Amino acid sequence: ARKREEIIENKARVSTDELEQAEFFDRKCYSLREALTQPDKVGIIAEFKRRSPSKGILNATADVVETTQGYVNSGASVLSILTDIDFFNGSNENVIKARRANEVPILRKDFIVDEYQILEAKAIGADVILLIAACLNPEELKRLGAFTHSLGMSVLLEVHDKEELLRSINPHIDAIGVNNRNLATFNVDVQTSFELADLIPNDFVKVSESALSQAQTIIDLKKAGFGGFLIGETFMKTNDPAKACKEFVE
Ligand code: IGP
Repeated sequence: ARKREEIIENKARVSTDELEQAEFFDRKCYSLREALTQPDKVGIIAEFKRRSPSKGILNATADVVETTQGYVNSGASVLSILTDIDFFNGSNENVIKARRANEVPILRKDFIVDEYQILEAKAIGADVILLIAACLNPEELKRLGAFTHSLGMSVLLEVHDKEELLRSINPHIDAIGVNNRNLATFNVDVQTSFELADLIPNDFVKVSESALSQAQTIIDLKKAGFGGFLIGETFMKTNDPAKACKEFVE
């Protein structure tokens, strides 16, 4: 896992005043909860991810506007867009482009450790931020969650085991994602979601993250109480991610 100091140092920052004057800062955000509780939708959170530390390059050429619009037309409820540059070849620019082209919630997918990054997320047009329990202590999770809510944005808390889940729950969370991938070892096991399902209080939308490649797994996870399914690689590794999403949803 990445060191917090590195994360902070890597950012070339503009002032918070500049962020607050940015094109998208004053807009009303789309709600993650609302998007994931629409009865007519599966609950797919479709991710735009060019590379990953575990798999290397997944897709160097897919166009962000075409892909994200394609995801939404294929029935995705939410978009997840990597902004981390070094590990995922992501960019803020991709969120800005996707924002202009879509009317669904966008999750800014990155390693969030401070308020600045949350202001930045809002300024580039994101609606949702990810807070990772493996990177943040309970005080930080509460503080950053409250700040996110004060901006009208939603919080997806990511956990990987029971201990992280139990210590991290607080009122400033909208959805809880179980990452099936262990961020320290990159091992994936969908059982992680089934094991934690009943430990997540029902007042949060339950999301299963990573290594989802079979429609049947989504059906089984839905039965276990999950309402959101975060999928990247399965779509991005094909030469037509939106088509892969469509085939998956059908
Ligand atoms: C998507 P996958 O296996 O479908 O590509 O996984 C998503 O869950 C994964 O990108 C992810 C992630 C993260 C990336 C989950 N949590 C935290 C970076 C940081």
